[in-house]
Amino acid sequence: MTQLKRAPAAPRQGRIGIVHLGLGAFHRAHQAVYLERYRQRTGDAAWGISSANLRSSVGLVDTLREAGHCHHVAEYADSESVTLREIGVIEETLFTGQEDGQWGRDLEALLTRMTAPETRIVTLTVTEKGYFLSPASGDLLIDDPMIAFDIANPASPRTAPGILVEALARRRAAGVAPFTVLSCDNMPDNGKRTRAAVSQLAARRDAALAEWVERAVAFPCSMVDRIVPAMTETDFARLAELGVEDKNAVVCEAFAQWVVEEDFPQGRPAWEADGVEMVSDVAPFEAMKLRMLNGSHSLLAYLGALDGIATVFEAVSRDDLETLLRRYMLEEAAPTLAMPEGTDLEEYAERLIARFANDSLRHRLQQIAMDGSQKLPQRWLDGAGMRLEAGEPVPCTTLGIAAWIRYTKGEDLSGNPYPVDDPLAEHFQALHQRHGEDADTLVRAFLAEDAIFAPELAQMPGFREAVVTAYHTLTQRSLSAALA
Ligand code: NAI
Ligand code: CS2
Repeated sequence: MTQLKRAPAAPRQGRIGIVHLGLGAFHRAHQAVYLERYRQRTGDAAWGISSANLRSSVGLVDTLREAGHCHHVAEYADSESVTLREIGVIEETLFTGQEDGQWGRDLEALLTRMTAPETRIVTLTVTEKGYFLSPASGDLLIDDPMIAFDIANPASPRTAPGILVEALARRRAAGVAPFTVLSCDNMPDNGKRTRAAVSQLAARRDAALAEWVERAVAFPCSMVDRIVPAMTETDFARLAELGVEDKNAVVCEAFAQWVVEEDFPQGRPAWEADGVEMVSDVAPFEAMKLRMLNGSHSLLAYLGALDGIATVFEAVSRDDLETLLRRYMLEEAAPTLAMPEGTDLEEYAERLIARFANDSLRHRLQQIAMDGSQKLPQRWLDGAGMRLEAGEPVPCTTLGIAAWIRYTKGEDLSGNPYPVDDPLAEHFQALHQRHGEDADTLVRAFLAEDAIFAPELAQMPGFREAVVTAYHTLTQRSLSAALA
């Protein structure tokens, strides 16, 4: 019998103080829950959210409107206990992407909302690729057609950086103090990277604007953590059994964490009592989470998908994969971390494995495998470079890289095809077609992708050879042999 706890809803109809870009599952299950809890505890209605999709999911924007901007979050501690929350803090939803060939249905409404003095924070979950930065160098991808469009059409932007620049330019022209920009995406130094994208794009428009952005706009970093799988029909059916018929609902684990850098010149909610941890330096927490949690996730994703495994729960239930995770976390990731005194990384690793083994979440490996070109540097490669420089081997990471390269072929080890969802998917397909099963030239070609592999890593003595050996074992023998 599922034990159901209903968290009471907060008072409705607040004022908008936050604009969010990227109305996805994670935003609805993480930031919106923290702000709902804040509103419910304090009665402060000043921090309502206007949430926009810039790219996809116009349906969600409209169905949330139709539902009076209320959605449910089902937090599963395990398959027997769930807390159901009703979230009303998202007060408005907007869409600026392409619909029936037209772009920017609600662009003016969004820019007006972002220019309003009451809007004091803009948050983002637009995925790692939504910042249009080179994963390895952090430089703005000015040749990307979307960025090129925003450079040519600054007043009708289509990308997150373009929208931020236009909104900030309007605030500056109106003499309105800038909002604080808070990225909630899985990137290291996510605030600094967001600043880089905005500053570099502003500089293409107006040097004085770029100088103002550098001087006056705060871009605090944050580490965000809550496992929120994309909804499946099974999830909606489970909610229906709880009496919840809500197409805007999300399912997630009970665990949540939000560590935020204290840098909000225009003010912020006093959300510490709702679980938000305010710190002076987020970097250690970000590196710990990205390398230990996300690095493990990506190992499961590529190795598991090649073996035809569907979910995190199924993958971590395999003893050899669980053993791999422990070894990766404790021998390859943990030694690269500089954590505050008293941090117990072994205990953190055990908690992560327990979270992965949550039998109530159907977290698909294919979802985690998405956008690997944007994820590997911060999840594996930064740490691997540190270990190799220290003369230490990284066999788990090397196996992961070999598995990712093979994954981009678009078929598992039994030949079953699947779509590869990555901004560079077509390019990777071309590399596989050119090099076939010649592991040495294929690996060399992938390691030469300097937008992903920093040259100083790719050229580390023995690194390429180790990836080739792992690739051979994986493809000529089996996953079990490679894990053994
Ligand atoms: P989702 O697929 O539900 O939503 C993705 C959002 O990103 C959508 O709003 C989509 O319109 C937007 N988007 C995608 N490409 C874009 C682009 N090029 N420009 C602008 N917007 C773009 O995914 P979900 O679960 O909401 O995750 C989003 C991000 O949140 C992740 O990429 C990650 O950085 C972060 N996150 C997710 C967690 C999870 O477990 N789902 C946990 C921790 C962080
Ligand atoms: C996952 C993350 O999809 C992925 O890449 O690794 O979304 C993961 O679920 C979160 O970072 C957990 O906080």
